[in-house]
Amino acid sequence: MKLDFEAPPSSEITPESLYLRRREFIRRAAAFGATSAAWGTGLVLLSNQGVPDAPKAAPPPPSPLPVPGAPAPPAKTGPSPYDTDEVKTPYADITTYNNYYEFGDEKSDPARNAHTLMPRPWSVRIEGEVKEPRTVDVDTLFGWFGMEERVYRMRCVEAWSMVIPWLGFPLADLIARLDVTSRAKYVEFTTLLDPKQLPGESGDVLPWPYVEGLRIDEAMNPLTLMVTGLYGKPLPGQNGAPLRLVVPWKYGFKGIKSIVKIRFVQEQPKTTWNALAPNEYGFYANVNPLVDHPRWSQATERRIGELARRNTKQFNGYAKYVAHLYAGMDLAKNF
Ligand SMILES: Nc1nc2c(c(=O)[nH]1)N[C@H]1C(S)=C(S)[C@@H](COP(=O)(O)O)O[C@H]1N2
Ligand SMILES: [Mo]
Repeated sequence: MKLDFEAPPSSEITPESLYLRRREFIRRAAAFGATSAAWGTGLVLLSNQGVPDAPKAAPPPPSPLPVPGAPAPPAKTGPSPYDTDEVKTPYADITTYNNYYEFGDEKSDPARNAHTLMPRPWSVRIEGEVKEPRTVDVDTLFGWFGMEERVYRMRCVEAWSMVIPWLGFPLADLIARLDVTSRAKYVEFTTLLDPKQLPGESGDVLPWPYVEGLRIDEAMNPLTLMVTGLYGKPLPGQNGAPLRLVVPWKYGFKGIKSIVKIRFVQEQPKTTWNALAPNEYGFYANVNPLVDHPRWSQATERRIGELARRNTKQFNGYAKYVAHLYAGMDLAKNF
């Protein structure tokens, strides 16, 4: 089960890291006064070959949840009809192999660095097309709902996957409670902006803060979860404490972490990865084995802890719950 810390095969590319390496290359090239022709060559080389992550030593254990006074989420209520019975990815892997660029761009960085995130006190601003814009303390918000466990597959756009027992409540329940106006066509989520807690935000690897969004009907689908924990425990910092989004039929980057703002809007939000590289990361980002990323195939994936690759499923295996949301849409165009 420790395979995940070995160098992935060169076919397994981390797009975000590649992107960073490109930027790093550009910075260096600029620093050394390289010509634009030289930049071009470097870019082509990097994007054609891919750069596997260097082998890493096993990272330290996940940062213990600090949070004096943070109550553990209530116990789970029982299995949900949406649960997969596939083997769950071990807790140690879910909490040490992460993407959370505010803590660094290596998979092991978030577990090592997330101790600076203080998930209490924490409040969430709710604004836009709601009857009553308000700021809610996160524990007050949690108290509105019964937490339930959902065992979901998670498929990263980088072509690896896990099975994670999340704890949380449906976003639909929050929307129902908020008196959202009929003008709301999309929901926009924003991550905390605080370089003291999220040190990567002092750098410029992404435009901060991280922003994601959903169409309102996607947000109201019963699969869409506001997540507060995993494996029955409060969410560790590296997984997006104290509150993150999980949309299991979409690529993992839609699952924005450490949310401080939820805004109901009329126009499609400007989301981080989509704005940065629209030809590589669509707004919808529905898992689709038939639509390849420009730099690699999406037909298969590596389940963390397994050797052989698996076939990727349309909508990550959740088609019967969500395919109707996209009836009549060209999924290759609206990827
Ligand atoms: N704020 C923020 N949210 C984020 C990211 C990030 O870098 N910053 N990475 C995304 C990506 S690419 C993935 S695959 C998932 C990973 O979630 P996990 O580390 O809990 O598995 O978080 C998503 N949410
Ligand atoms: Mo991802």
